Amino acid sequence: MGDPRPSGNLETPPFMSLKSARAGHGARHRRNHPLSLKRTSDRPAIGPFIAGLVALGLLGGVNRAQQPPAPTPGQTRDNAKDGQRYVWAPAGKFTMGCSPLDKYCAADESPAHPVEITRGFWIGQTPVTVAAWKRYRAETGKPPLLAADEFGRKLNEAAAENTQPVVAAAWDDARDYCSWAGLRLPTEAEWEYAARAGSTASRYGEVDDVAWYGDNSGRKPIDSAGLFREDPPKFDRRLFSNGNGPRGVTQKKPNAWGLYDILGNVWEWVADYYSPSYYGSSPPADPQGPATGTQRVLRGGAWNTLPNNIRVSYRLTNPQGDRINAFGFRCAGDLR
Ligand SMILES: [Ca+2]
Repeated sequence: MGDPRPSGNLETPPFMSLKSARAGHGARHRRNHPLSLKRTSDRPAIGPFIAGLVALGLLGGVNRAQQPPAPTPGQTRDNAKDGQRYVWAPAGKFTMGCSPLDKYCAADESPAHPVEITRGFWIGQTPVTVAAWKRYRAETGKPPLLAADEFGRKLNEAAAENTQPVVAAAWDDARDYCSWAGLRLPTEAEWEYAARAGSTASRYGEVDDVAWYGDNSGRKPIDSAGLFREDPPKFDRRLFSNGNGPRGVTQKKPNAWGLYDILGNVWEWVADYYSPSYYGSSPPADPQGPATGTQRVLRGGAWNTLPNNIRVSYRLTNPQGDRINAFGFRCAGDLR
């Protein structure tokens, strides 16, 4: 697969913002501590003062003990279920879509628009690996993913490389795995928010430092864009001849929150259906993608992607049943 642009969301978790959770605690405290706010003669300031502290959560010792502090951005936690490591992405705001001064954006990356993620979430530090998929299969009895592509390139368990990301997972395969792991696929907005990790640039570092892609994922460095221009039908075979393919995770530099291989290595399915015009009508908080569609979104670029498409805002779309040698995923959600 070169970069043909051959794509949508079912995830609608109930949202309760941290802000409203805190407000709820304050209200309960006030009911439990019937301080008179009317007493103004002898100790005029004390009642309102204490009520204010309670409202601010400063006297909420009991509640604080019940509710551990939120993880810090980039904090990691291992998921005992799938053996994968997850990274904390805090609630926050960012600009989604075409990055400032990025001359390579396609029409569907615009308009860039403000998005708020109202709940922090855990997201895979890496794409799901062969090792994790083996554990999934051992527990569920699911069939193995493809062992080879049409060129004979060994994939998945046949690649004998446990640290490689799985490939040729269809969208349903990815959804089912994440569900088994106690998680879900990230929304497209969550994915881009976590990929940026606070950066407004089209990449979180120099492309060769952060990503496996067409030029660098084989035995020898190549000019993948040049090869593609020269003879598009031969492109995939030429990459195969050069040994290009998925690579073990965590060898390239991570982004600011410690996410590896989010650009490059494998495309990552996200929850959303695809619509080229969605950014024009996307809601400002926790967008979930179009309600219906025929194709899903993939993000981040892969080992066979041309350099100009290795960008955090780039959107690929494919039918959700496609099992392609560069398509993987990572999970996100609440991790207990
Ligand atoms: Ca990736």
